[in-house]
Amino acid sequence: MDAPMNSNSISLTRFFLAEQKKAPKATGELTQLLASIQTAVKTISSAVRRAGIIQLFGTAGNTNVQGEEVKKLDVLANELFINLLKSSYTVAILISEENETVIEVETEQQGKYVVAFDPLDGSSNIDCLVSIGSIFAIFKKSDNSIPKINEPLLSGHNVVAAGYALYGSATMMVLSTGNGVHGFMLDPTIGEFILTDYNMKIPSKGNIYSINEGYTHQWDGAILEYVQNKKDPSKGKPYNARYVGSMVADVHRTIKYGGIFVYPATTSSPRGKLRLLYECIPMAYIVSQAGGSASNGKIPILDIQPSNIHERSPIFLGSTDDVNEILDIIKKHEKKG
Ligand code: P6P
Repeated sequence: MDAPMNSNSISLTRFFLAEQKKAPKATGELTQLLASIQTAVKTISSAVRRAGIIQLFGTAGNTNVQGEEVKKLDVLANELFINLLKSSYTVAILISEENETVIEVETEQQGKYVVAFDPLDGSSNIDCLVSIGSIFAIFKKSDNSIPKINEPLLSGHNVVAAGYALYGSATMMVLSTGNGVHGFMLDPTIGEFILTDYNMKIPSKGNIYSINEGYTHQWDGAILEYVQNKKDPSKGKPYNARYVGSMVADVHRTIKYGGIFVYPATTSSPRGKLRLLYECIPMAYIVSQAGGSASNGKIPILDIQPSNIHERSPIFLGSTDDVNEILDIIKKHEKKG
């Protein structure tokens, strides 16, 4: 039986309009920007769910700046984010996983924000219907001035909002504007994101570890020791292993259930694989807002000063007790030298 129609459900737009009203100096631009991102996500969600039917599976026949095969849905998702962000009149600079260089918005359309985004993350999972996602971080200069393309990249300390969309068994947006993390489910019958998870908090410790064990032979000693400990009954109740290979799905599960998500440096990827600006920083901001931790193994992800737009970083993210446990092992191995 269908749930009764709610005459007072809180949509994403309504929620962040109320948040805006709490901020005396708010101009409404961030609300406007989030509304544009929401429209991009709704369209991507529709395309993802119809991809097999409208021949959007398969490749677009080219490779992106990462040297990865670009899928048709990647191209559509990237164009949607770019067009909707530009037409929001709130953004000056766009940084996309799919574009080699920074995109500068035309002067007459510029606003004070910088948006870094991965329009469709986990695209190797598209054709087999495993969950994929979109990730974004919204940065602002501390003096509210319009950012210029030749200025130093902004860091996690300049993030004013971040979020992800998960195209899974349902489509969900999880985001924060600095006052906690909130989850909104897409109700396809009305085309609106409805508040379902107010003030999400990650457990302080979990019992799930998430890492690609196919790279075991490429890990350093600290990672090897940590993962072995998680499986060793003599070290305590063994953890469950869960790894989707789609960052949004793995991070969302980590926030909901607790535990740790790790993409460490490997011999083939000495800086790690995940990109700092549009994967690690937004996820670190969200998890930190939910009461968790995110580190590169040495310092908090949000403290890192990016040096180039596609810079990669190792990431240890999740329940604070679990992250601290692996950081302690890393420190121990560093002392051993
Ligand atoms: P691996 C997807 O390609 C992605 O960028 C992230 O979504 C995911 O966490 C990671 O790469 C998976 O990488 O090397 O384990 O396949």
